[in-house]
Amino acid sequence: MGLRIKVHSISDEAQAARLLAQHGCDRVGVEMMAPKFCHLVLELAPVPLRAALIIKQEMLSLGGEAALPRKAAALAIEEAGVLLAGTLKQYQGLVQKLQIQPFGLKEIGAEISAAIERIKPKQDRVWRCGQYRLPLGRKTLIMGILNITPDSFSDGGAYLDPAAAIERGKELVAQGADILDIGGESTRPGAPPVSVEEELARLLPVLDGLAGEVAVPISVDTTKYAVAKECLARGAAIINDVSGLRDPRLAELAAETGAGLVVMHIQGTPQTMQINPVYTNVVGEVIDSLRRSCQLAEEKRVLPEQIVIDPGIGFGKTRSHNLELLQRLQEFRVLGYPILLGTSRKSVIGQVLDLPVNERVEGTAATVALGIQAGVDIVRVHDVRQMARVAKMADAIVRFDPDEEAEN
Ligand code: HH2
Repeated sequence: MGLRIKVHSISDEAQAARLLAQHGCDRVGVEMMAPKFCHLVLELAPVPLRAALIIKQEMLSLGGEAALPRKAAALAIEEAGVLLAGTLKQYQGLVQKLQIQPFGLKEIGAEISAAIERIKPKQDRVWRCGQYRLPLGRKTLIMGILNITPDSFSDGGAYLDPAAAIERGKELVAQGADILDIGGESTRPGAPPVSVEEELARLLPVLDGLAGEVAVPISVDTTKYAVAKECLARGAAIINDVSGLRDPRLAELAAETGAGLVVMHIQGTPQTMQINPVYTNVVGEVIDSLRRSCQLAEEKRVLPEQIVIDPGIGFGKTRSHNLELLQRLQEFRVLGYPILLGTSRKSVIGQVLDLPVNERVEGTAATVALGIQAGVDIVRVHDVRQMARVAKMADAIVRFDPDEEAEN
């Protein structure tokens, strides 16, 4: 072998700066060059063709690349999506150049800037949930699942007795849960709907037994306004809505109470969702749908710091849809909200491993570890003890910072 060559994988500017400093570059050089060592591919939703052509021209003049569909070159379409490739430095140049351009290009530039800002890793964010401020970015939060239902797909019937459920809730906290998610209605495909009265009859005794007794916030997994309202009044701090705000009053409630709000994606309803779910581009469509739900929440005056998004693994998705979402989870960072992942013991794991619900803990561990690598902030799991360990190990690797290590 002649020359020794190394390959570096750089995912953000801070990492690039570290590499350059280690290489012996001086401070000014590090500052100048770091944005040139980060490469980024962005896809712009269709913009008017004349705007797309100017973006292409400007990006090429900066040494970056901009791909348009063939029909755009033939001027045969009115709008075109733009696939951009470049360094952070080239994007900064592009944004600057677009500032003096017509056809809404200044605004497009501002959107590009904002998107780049949103995907930067952030360490010191908090999730506002009622009186709680949960720190994000340094440790993955564990949301422990407590289903008080006769028919949940994996623990149905186990905690219908309030005393057993309260006991289990305390056990989950002792095992490392940072949040308890209590549910009184199963969302498994085809599960029969439950009335408000029945759902509250299941939830309230358990909520009363846990609120104030455990040191972690309690989340209520419901799609019903009346249920969420009563539970928040009785000490819950988070609304976990698997319907993606089908009832916008849930957002109003979060705004009024300051509760945390999990906005999950679902195609259809639990009754219909697994009957032939269809997408042309599953990742893009789920991101767009979550963007609309979060916009709605903010219009109802929910603060961005209260909102968490969730791609809704298994909710109106086939095995392929779920695997593609899991493979491309990092793309959800473009929305700028913390990400929650709920894969625990789900059917996609059963399909891949050909194992029943009670043997899916290792499969769940794989999704948790890879989710954390992709930028997930919260994992919703049944096996809290095991997944707290998986997350701690994954955090130690993913969030490893040699500078901090040197200080310790
Ligand atoms: N999955 C389930 C229920 N609630 N909430 C969020 N935010 N994300 C999820 O992925 C999610 C969720 C389904 O799991 P489980 O609670 O175990 O089953 P069931 O709905 O049958 O009670």
